[in-house]
Amino acid sequence: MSAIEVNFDGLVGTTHSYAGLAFGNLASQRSAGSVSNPRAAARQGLRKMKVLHDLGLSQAVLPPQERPAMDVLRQLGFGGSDAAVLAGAARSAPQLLAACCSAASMWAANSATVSPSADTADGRVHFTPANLISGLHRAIEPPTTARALRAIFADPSHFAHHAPLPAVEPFADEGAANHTRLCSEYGAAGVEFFVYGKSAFDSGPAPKRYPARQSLEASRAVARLHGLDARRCVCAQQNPRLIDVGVFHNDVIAVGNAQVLLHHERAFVDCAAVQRQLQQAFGEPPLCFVAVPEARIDAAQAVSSYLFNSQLVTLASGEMALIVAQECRRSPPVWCWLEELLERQTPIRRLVVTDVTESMRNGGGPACLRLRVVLTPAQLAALNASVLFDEPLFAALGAWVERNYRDRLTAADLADPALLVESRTALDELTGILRLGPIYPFQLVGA
Ligand code: SUG
Repeated sequence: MSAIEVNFDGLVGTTHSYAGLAFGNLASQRSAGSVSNPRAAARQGLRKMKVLHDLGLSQAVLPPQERPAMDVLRQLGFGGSDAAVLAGAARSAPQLLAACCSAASMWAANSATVSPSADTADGRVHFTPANLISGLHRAIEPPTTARALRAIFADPSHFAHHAPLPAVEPFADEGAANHTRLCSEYGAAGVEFFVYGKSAFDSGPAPKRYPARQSLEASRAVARLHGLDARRCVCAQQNPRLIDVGVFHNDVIAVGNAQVLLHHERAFVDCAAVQRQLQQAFGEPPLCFVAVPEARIDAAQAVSSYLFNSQLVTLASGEMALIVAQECRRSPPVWCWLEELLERQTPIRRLVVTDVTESMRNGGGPACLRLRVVLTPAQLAALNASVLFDEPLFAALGAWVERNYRDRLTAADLADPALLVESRTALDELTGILRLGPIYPFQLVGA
């Protein structure tokens, strides 16, 4: 067996809610204040994993974060008992409480950037947790993400873990959402493609309305840390006009796998140059670029359907499947284009529709929910196997969700001390199921 791609999906946390926290993410802003259903969200996530598993793909899970983040609320000056901290935050700063309850870590594509061993100078898999400085609710993720990744990929002879980049604007890093790898086969050296929103040090175009969440300087730093060959790295700027219509990450407007890059024709500042650079870095054979014309699907339709946030995966047959959100089927222009795509001469032969509605309403589609990790058989054997998805784990996590998750959550519920107890109970059970050891602040107190 040569190297394979394993999709690590973020489990949805117990406090999944709609607080409109992500500026520039239109779905999140539109859903602000609506009632969420954490149980349905978690079930949908598990179902998507099951669909990929049943397609014969390798699937694994990443744990959610501890929420409410009591350590952060205390750091921000709320004191007393846990109930008093929650009540104080709800009374005087409900936005902070909402941020400290966000289940945004479900979007594992943002958790880290990962470079497979075939691309790195020391022949290990390299991980850099994203600093996610764009908003408080995400900026508090990296410490637990780092602990979870170290608990899963513990063997230092195979896995290298870096600290998140400095948490300042010039190094704004949102992880694999802006990172794509092209390769002839997973185990061969690939081209790592970094897409940034703006450069902190070079002048150049920048979005006017919404923030650019990835900086060129961050991408370059990650490439250096991972020991990548500069000749096999391409950095390209995302089209800032598209950021201003809601394309807050590259994975909202492009998706790649193996030799295929599917992208909107306006995805990058200079799409023709990007294609040229990628081909030059890749060498032979020719890459397959599938550019979607604006005349067929405009940027707004791409954002609302999340067409480009599909997962592009290689099946055992060698053919590729596109795992799309059901919103793609509901959009006539998008669905019509997808049906035509299957008739074309590309490796993409199959469409699989998934329901991740609860995540979509916060701006996260199928691809946001997963972190791709390419592993050799030896690396696969070296990781914590309890996170690998199979029928027994699917059943165990399904029962865990039914036991611990509410089916309705409003902003007012976030201050409920019972929710904190339920959430900690759930996470304690989960670290047992996944054999992670203590990774959460509440488990580490006094450790
Ligand atoms: O960071 N939504 C996430 C969605 C991330 C999607 N990920 C990728 N495209 N890879 C974000 O914007 C909304 C949370 C809220 O509003 O409560 C949020 O953070």
